[in-house]
Amino acid sequence: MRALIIFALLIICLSAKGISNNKVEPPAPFGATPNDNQLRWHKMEFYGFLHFTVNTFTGKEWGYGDESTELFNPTELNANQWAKTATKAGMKGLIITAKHHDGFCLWQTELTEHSIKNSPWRQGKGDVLKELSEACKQNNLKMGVYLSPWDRNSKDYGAEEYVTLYRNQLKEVLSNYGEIFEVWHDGANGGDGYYGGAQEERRIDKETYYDWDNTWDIIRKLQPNAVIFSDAGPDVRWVGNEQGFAPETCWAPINPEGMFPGKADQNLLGAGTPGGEVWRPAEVDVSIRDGWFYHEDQSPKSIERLLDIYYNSVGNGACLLLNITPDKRGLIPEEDVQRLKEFGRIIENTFSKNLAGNKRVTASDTRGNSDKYSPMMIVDGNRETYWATDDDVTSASLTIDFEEFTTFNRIRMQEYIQLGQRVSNFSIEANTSEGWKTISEGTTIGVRKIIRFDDIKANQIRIDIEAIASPTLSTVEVFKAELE
Ligand code: FUL
Repeated sequence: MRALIIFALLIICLSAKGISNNKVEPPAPFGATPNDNQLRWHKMEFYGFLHFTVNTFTGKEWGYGDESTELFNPTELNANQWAKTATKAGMKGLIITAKHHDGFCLWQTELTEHSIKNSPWRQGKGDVLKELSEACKQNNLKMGVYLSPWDRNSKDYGAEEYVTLYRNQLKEVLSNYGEIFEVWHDGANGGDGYYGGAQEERRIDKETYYDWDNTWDIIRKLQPNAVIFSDAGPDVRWVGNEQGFAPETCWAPINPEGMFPGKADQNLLGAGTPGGEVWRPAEVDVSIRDGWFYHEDQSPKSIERLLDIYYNSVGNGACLLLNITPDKRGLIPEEDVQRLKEFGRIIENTFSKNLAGNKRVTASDTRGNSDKYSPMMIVDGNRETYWATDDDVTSASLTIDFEEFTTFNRIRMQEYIQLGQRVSNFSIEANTSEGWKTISEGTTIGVRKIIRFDDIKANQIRIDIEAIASPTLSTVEVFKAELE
């Protein structure tokens, strides 16, 4: 009997210390959660856009659709140079304008004469998608395609035949170039154009014309691992601006009612909806130059501007799609190559050493006092483990102890989004030699929040969290950026 009592006491003591209590159930998912394709996409963080077509040679941003196919004639096109530049910048993939609004197709298509087969480039035998897919493979990059639903060349645009053509174009680009990670439908759709010589204004019903569900079925069948982008989703949404930022408050979930490709409220697209019905995270698309296509009189954005864009997009939980503009040679201009390299070097250096790695972390609450959900999970270098609280706790605080005074200027945090996005407010303080000082006050964290501030020297940081359901955090990392 005595032995039994001692054993029971021992168990009680151990579980109070959280040592034996590993059978605690994980929190139930809260609201919308990401699917596997979205989770893979979230991890990419940063990839490139390539705007390249007949416009590159005419200097236009939107071709009318009557441009001669003879105009497309890059003298030194080298997809390997694109891929190498992207890799050096830290990009994980490249999405190319297979067809922009003017209708010119960059691949060997059987569906229209308005394509590279009728251009002088590689005697009409070239295929930009093929060259890009090979370069991506060689450089370990993923490839995506932009196929404009609007086609100012097609005589059938506006009629049922064009929807069939568009679907068949999708079939071609999704069947012949290996794995595609993202299919991009832009929102500009309808207006004046060449339309096979009709030269008139045509409008379509953006909600019904493409019968999107059935069109997207084609993508799901041919590229089951791809995410589909449009301003309204269905997998990834537009952030609502082309300036290169996601708002500080950025929820991946959104209530999609009334949204369809070509119609969505821009403010809602930026902010999303706390507790929203579907997981549809934001993508920030912005160009390295003013235009989407190459123009001789433009130059790349400064390194400071590009870093601002990074912190305001990736740092607010969106993915960054940074556009680069091959020139008339079919090469990324040297100035842009250097800028992108420098950018990649700074980002890599900044986030190379986590000063909080395996430091001691304590929390105001730990789920079931279990080791499995211990606050130490935020510093173990593993995104798949996480700290969690008991279900009824929605305010909590975490303290990371550096053991010695440490200088830092960046903090990166991640929620365990597999269980939904929960944090609505946070504040971070640092324990300096002059006492506690507030570093930052913010709102959402989601898949990623990066905070940038001036050097601060402290031996502890404390993070206070408010959430709309019991919070989870998978990582908190602390860095000291040296460059800039
Ligand atoms: C927009 C287009 O109209 C622009 O030309 C560009 O391609 C941009 C990324 O998407 O909808």
